[in-house]
Amino acid sequence: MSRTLRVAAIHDISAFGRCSTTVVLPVLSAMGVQCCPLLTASLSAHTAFPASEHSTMLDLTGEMERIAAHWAELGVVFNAVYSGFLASEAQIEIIFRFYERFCTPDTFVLVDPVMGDHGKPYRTCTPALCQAMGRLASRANLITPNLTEAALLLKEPYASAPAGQAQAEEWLSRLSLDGRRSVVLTGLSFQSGIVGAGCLDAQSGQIDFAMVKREPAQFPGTGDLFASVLLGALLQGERLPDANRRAVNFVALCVRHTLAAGTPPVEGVDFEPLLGRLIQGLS
Ligand code: PXL
Repeated sequence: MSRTLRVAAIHDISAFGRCSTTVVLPVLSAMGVQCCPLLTASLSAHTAFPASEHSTMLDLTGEMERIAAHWAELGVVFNAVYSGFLASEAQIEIIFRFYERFCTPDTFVLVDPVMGDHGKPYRTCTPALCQAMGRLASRANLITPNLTEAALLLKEPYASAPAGQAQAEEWLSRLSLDGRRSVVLTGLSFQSGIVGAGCLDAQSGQIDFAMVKREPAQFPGTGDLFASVLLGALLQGERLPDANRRAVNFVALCVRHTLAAGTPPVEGVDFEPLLGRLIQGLS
């Protein structure tokens, strides 16, 4: 008999643009994992679209505690708690209380420290929120920063981000807090035309890289797609280097498909037609 795998997914919902919950939920479902969204905010569209007089962001901080209290009353048990985009510093304390309530030593804590990209924090991510995100990440079993977020966590300038394997290994090991947590560092490139992610597995202490051909475009939401496939694979029992390779390959597949489809990059990757690959484990 198969057992239920269940994740509490603490992300915003951006109704248009394919990121956070509109990516996390279908990916985890396709991978056989029940996803329970604990929404941090509701946005009309993600923040890569320019802010306008009509763009909306409803902060859901007040709802989070109430929802968690109901889940506690229902006795809900989670295999993993996976957080991403947060709308306010206050949400960090709520997530710490969520861990106290729901985490046992077997609960896997993934913190994707969603703070920025391309060397800049997102417009919603204040310095205080970045600071608090670092505290939250210190509680994680696994973090999945991109280079911008890694620089923020390490308090290093983005310009000093690793351009070679030795330096990437050094950042991975610093980000692991002396091997106390696993790390997957995304957006690494050691030679032109090649991009991928490096991982440090806290259990084995081993470092591994998964690299693919770089495609000539950038898409919002690929970090969420990456981390969701990674978590789904880990919950299916894959080891971190294999899960990392699977996530890198699936994102690359979606990027190639989207470029061929020619949809506007700001709308994110056209992953929906490829979800079947995750179901069959073919990615
Ligand atoms: O993909 C990360 C993300 C999540 N949520 C919102 C975002 C972004 C990135 O732009 O804007 C609202």
